[in-house]
Order: sequence, then structure tokens, then C-alpha cells
Amino acid sequence: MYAQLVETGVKRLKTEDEMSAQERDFQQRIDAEIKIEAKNWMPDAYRQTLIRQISQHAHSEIVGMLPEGNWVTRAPTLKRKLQLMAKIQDEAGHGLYLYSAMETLGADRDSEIAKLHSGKAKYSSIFNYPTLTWADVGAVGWLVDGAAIVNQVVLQRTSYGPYSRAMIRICKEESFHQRQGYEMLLTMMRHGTQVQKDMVQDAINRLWWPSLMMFGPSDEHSPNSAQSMAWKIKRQSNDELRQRFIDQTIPQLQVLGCSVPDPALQWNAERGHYDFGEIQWEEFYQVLKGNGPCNQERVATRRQAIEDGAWVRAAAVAHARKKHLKNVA
Ligand code: FAQ
Repeated sequence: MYAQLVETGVKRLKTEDEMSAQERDFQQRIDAEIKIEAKNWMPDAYRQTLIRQISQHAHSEIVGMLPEGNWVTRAPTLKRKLQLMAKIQDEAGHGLYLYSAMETLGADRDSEIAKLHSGKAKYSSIFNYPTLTWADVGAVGWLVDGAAIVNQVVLQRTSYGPYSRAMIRICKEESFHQRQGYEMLLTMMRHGTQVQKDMVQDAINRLWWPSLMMFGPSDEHSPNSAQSMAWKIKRQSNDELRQRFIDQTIPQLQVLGCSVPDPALQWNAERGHYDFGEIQWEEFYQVLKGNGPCNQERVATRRQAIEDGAWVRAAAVAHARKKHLKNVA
């Protein structure tokens, strides 16, 4: 097992003998399902893993607003526009809860955001794909929020208290997003023109594989999973969650009357799961390296937003200072 872990780049876990007394106590708390809070002692690697994961998660929420934001001015009805604006606003809120959870670990929000803007920080690969038609907005809600929920429902039980509590609130809102996306696609499939139906199928064709990639590399190529599972930061593996998403989503796809671009997809009665084809991991790693269709555009848009908003932040600080001076006078 160890040889295999080293070979695939997966990090080796410390044995109990290699742990310090503090590390052993910490692991016992985790094993007893006691949440770790900001003021508790924690191994530095636990802290750094959480800062990495929570900051990437927060960046994903914020960058995730961009592909949908492109459609606010082009939503087909007032109802759809209001729904979309509310959803995008929710994503901003999720980013804020998550940055706050990250700050409880001693990380600095501005420095983490600066890493996003310099292209150093990761965010979910899915947001580096374009949203080409209105049907993509429905497909993002259904597939992308759907995949996000499968992952996040489990994270509600993550071992770090502030992250776990943020996830409870986020999950409630994400399930609304998933349903509104699905309802949008169902409306197009049931009442739309042939052109609209084709748009839905095309959106699913383009977003299906990137949605499966959201769960991360397969377990044997996931360097962080073994330690994150031992610390109960992650409660289920990347492959387990990906399989759950597929099993949950295919019956919904059948109700829509659509298909996925995977000839290998079929129900396996023996396993009690859907079998599916090989994910194009080369594409996934290229997107992570910054070579996806929209990586440069997304980061440039974020940078521009920060520059354009500088005067608002300066005004807010000046106002707060003036108020403070008045109060102390
Ligand atoms: N994209 O060893 P692992 C949303 C990186 S929220 C980019 O398996 P880990 C809401 C990974 O960070 C979507 N990078 O890593 C919404 C690691 O990099 P590093 C975001 C990825 O952390 C909807 C390396 O590969 N959700 O969509 C991806 O144990 C609609 C090795 O991977 C979360 O962030 C990827 N897909 O497991 C918003 C959930 N996958 O730092 C707007 C929280 C892996 O070692 C509109 N995060 N990487 O260089 C997690 O659960 C985990 O971090 C995983 C990855 C499962 C994503």
C-alpha cells in the first residue's frame, strides 16, 4: 500500500508512533467526532490544508459568479432575471462566509485573494468553461450546483467547526439553485421549440464531463485525500462522490429526455451503480495549469473588478475613519 501511495504521488500518513503527544490527542478528538475550533491546538499541516481547501472553495464561489453574470442582461423574462440575480448574489455570500471561515485559521483574506489574481491560487476547474447559450445557465444550476451539493453535503460534517457551519448554510441555498436550474431546463424541454431543446442537449454535452471533473482526480491520483480523510476534513473520497453524483443525476436526465455524451454509461445491476467512461484527465490538468478555455478571461475580470472598485473601498474606509474620529472626539 505504502509503495503504491508513493508511486502515485499520494502523501504518506504518519503512524501513531511517529506522532507527537499533541498530534495523538488531536487525532483522538477527530476520531471521537469532536469538532476542532479556531482556538484549539491543531497540527500546522491541518491548518494549511484547510486554508488551501477553504480559500480555493471561496475563490470558486466568487469566480463562479462570472459565467452566470454574463447572462443577467440577456435573461428571457423578468422572473428568470430575478432568479438569476438572486442566485449570483447567493454565490457572493457563500464566498464571504468561506473567506471568514478561512480567516479564523489566521489566513489573510487580501493575500489569498492576491494569489487568485496573480494566477497562483486554484479555483474549481468548471468555471474555466464558457456559458455559450441561455440553456447553459440552467445546466450550470442543475449540473454544477448539483455536483457542488453532493460534495458540500458531506462537508457539513467536516471536522473544522467554522467550515462545517458555513457549509450547512451554503447547502440550503445550493439546493435551491440546483432546483431552479433543473426547472429551467425542464421548461425548455417540455414547452420549448426544437431549437431550445437542442440548446439544452448541447449545454449538457459540453458541461457533462467538466462537471464530473469538479470532484477532483481519481482517488489513486489525489495527493491530499488520504490525510484529509484521516483528519475528517474530507469524509468521502473524490471517486465515491463522483459516483454518487452520476447515480443521482442520470434519473433526472431521463426525465428531461436528454442524454450524456458517454457511450459507456450504463446501469450495472451487480454494483448497484452506473458505469461510466474514462474522464479526459489530460484536459483536467491543462485547465488546472491555466490553459482552459476561459482561465485568462476569468482572472482578468476579477482583477479588473478589484481595480474598478478601489475608489469605493477608499471611500468606505474614509467614511468609517471620519465616523470613528467623531465618536472619539
Ligand atoms: N478544480 O488531492 P486532491 C461551486 C486540485 S463550489 C480545480 O484531490 P483535495 C458553487 C486540488 O485543489 C465548487 N482544482 O485535492 C457554485 C489540489 O490542488 P493543490 C468548488 C482541483 O483538495 C456553483 C489538486 O487538484 N467546491 O461550484 C479540482 O483533497 C455554481 C489535487 O487534488 C469546492 O471547492 C477542481 N475540480 O480535493 C458557484 C469544495 N479538483 O492545492 C457558482 C471543497 C482538485 O494540492 C456557480 N473542496 N483540484 O495544488 C473539496 O472538496 C476538495 O478541495 C476537492 C479536491 C474535492 C475539490
